[in-house]
Amino acid sequence: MSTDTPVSTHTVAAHMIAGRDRGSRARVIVRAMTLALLCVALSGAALAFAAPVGQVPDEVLVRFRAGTSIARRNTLHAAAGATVVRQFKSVPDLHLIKVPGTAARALAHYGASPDVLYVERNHAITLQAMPNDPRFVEADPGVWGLNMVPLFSDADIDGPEAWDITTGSRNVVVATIDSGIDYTHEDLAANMWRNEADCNGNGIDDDGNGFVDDCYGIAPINGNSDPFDDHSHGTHVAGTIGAVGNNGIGVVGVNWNVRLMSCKMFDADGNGSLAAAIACLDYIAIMKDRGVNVVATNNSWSDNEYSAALRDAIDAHRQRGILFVAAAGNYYQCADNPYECRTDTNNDRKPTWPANFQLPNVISVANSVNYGFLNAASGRGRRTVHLAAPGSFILSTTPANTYDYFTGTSMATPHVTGVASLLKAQDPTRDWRAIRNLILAGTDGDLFPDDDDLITLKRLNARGSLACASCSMLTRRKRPSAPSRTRLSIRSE
Ligand SMILES: [Ca+2]
Ligand SMILES: [Ca+2]
Ligand SMILES: [Ca+2]
Ligand SMILES: [Ca+2]
Repeated sequence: MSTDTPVSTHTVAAHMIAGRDRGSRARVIVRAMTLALLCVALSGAALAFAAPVGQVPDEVLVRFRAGTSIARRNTLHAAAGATVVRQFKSVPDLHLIKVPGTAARALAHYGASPDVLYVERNHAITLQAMPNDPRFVEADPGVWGLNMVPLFSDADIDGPEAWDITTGSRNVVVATIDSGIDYTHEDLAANMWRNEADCNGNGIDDDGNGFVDDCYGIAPINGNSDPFDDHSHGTHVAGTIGAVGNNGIGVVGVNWNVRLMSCKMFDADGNGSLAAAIACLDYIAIMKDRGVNVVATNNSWSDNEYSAALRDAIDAHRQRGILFVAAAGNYYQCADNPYECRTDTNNDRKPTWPANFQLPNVISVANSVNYGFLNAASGRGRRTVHLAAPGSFILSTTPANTYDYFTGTSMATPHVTGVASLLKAQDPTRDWRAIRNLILAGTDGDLFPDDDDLITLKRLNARGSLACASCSMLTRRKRPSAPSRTRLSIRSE
């Protein structure tokens, strides 16, 4: 019996920076037919499917105090007229529930109970990057983030120098929490993680992990187990982490060899939800518990609302030794989307989530340009953002065997995730703390004029981290920042 259920979303326009996304919308490859066929194939398998995007479900996340009896939970649910949509394994006592009427009433109802640790509304989350203006792209030499011909700076991560040490390992698994991955892409397919025990499309949960036919991961935003990318963002992120190296095709990832797990929390239009993100984290934790060597998750997305449930789900990854690499956010988006307007790029002053969570397994990543300083739209913070990585005009894989240039902290983040997996490949005995320390201690470079905007003050350097046998570890601590006060003021269209 599958426990997978759809996790719904509100409709909110995706974040965009520096140029509209006309190109991306044109490039989106909608696999509606494929999905429809899959839905038919799975329809007898106790799998429910998502409501169409745009419908606004009234859902809340409730975490009960440990020890609250099932009877007391059921009494509360019944009084609210609520139905339980999903329970999470990695965060005990957390329920996603659907309520009649407004979520506000449910928040008050559950919030008043002494049995409830917290209650939050499920809400929309948007993507963090879009392709840039092709006119700029034509002037760019290509995969500068990995290796550039120095003109004014050497702002790449020293890929070739790192690849003299290691090019990665197929024993290392990285999970992307994004719009999915085109797992058939010519330059990604060989590096996809596969759950071989359930890679058969037979409508049966063969490995008993609670998910039917989860071959490459799952897609909670669609309520099924097919994380195929019908957007493009997630495929681009995946290529930066691990497009196949030295195969004479396309591009090359930070890792030439790695295994990429995919969890789809954003739909074809870039709309995601808090509950889908938590469902992805829960799935990855379940697979880690079942022995899959997940080293890190890549999280190229952000949310302006604090969530205790999301924090708990990331903390469950810390307990399992999984790093959480997060985008620091892209701002200055007022012209494109006034409803999302934020001009303050400083995450110390104005927090963004999940990058600002004060958890030791979180690494927050800013976006640097090929001159070495930060992209003007990039999130930053002396106390909250750890390091910068190349994130501007980054060439990587996009669906249907295509390649494209995207910009954003979304593109910087997978460079860091890629180096995390290189470090694990170099020495499989390293735990998440050692990998994190080597990433931060191996940084280098001059960010002028953004010298004082990051915890490390520096940029990712793969060679620096891999060759960092005895360099000093980072000891500076992040200062806790207060949870957002706007957690209940939800946007919707
Ligand atoms: Ca270099
Ligand atoms: Ca399964
Ligand atoms: Ca199966
Ligand atoms: Ca390649």
